[in-house]
Amino acid sequence: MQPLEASLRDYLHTHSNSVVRIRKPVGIRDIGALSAQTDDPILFENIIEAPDFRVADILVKNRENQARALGVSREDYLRTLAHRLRLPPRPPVKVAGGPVKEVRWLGVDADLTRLPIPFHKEGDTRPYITLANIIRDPETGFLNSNHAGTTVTGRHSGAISFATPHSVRIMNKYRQMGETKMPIVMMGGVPPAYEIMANYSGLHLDVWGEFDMIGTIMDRDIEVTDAETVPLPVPTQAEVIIEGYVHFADQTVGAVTSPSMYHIPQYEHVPTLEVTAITMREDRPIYRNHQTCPATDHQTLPRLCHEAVLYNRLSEMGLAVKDVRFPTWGAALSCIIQFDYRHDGFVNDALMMVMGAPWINTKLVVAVSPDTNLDDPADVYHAIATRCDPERDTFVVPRTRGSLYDPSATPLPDEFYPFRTVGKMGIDATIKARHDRNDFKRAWPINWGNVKLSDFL
Ligand SMILES: [Mn+2]
Repeated sequence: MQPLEASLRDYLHTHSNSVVRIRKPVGIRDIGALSAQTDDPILFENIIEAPDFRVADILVKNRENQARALGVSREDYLRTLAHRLRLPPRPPVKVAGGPVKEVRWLGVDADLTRLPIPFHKEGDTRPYITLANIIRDPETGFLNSNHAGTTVTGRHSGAISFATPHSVRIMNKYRQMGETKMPIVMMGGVPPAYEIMANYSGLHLDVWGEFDMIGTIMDRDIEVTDAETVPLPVPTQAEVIIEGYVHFADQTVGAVTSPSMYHIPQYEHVPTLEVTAITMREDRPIYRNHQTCPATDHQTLPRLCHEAVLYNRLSEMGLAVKDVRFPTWGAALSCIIQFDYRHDGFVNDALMMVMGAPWINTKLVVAVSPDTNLDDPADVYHAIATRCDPERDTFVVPRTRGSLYDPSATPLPDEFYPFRTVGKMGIDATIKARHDRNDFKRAWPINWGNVKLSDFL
């Protein structure tokens, strides 16, 4: 097996047959709408406002591309990620310099408005950064990663929103130590496996940081070197790096681009980002945008490690798990679990386990059998309509932690803004052990899947 590519540009080159290359001139305001129309990686090579840059997006929207990111087949993807997340960390290798240092914008040159940062939704008046970042836990020293959406508010400033509990906890540690700011670097254009790992969320706080596991899930060493202006390492193979400090006291009102594809929460009080340096490759660096709406990497990327963790938990129950999926069309609020089971009782336990997951993305959990096609929302809907007796095969748990991005969830009192409560629903849409299995055999035409209409046109 070939080792995974070290850089995003090499990765896109290897998979160039599936990359949608846009050579016609595109304005920065159209990048979002164009990106969201593809399921495969898209590369803008001619950006009117920033001819020295390229922009890439949609790296991990579907299973095909998620599997490529790990260098395995589609069939092996989920169990490979699940397995690698159980392995020990493989911390990055420290080296001197690297491609991302070829160009250095320091001081007044470190100007965000020179980067091709897209707008995300109608009504946005300012560009929005969606890069994965690196921060350091000041207590353990581990490097934590997440995506903190950042509205560009000036040449050297942003309004930065930390949504993950772990990054909020780290920020509070700095505050308790009497610090007023926290160093941060943002990674613009790294191989997609970096970003899959950056979105890990779960038990690891005192054992490793996400950044120490990137080498593990890529099954290869990754290299870092010192940042220019902050005490953090940066990946040498990145396309662009933004360095700076998060200032806690300097709160501002930031916008939200929710994975549920709405505008809620309508506002947030967030800290300020001060940009101190921007470094990049010399040859047309590829800025990584992840468009946040409608169905894009924004629904899948933060939940790929969730899927692998749930795969491990369901397997521990003795289930032969075929897939676990937070589909883009579930708006980051719904999870589909797919497995065969030996006898009655397994499905409800599996549903409860997923509904009780650490994250707030499992409001609606649907269990299906291995013959349901998870790439086709209509097939999942068909399974719900035909394999679920609502009287026996659904259950509701009232008043659980709701998503702040779910407009149907009940807002908590002001002191807890923007958090909400919500009920959760488990739906058993599997082939029923209580009936003759032959009742559930789907009817298909002769030669279905073999004769193609396109061959007869
Ligand atoms: Mn973490």
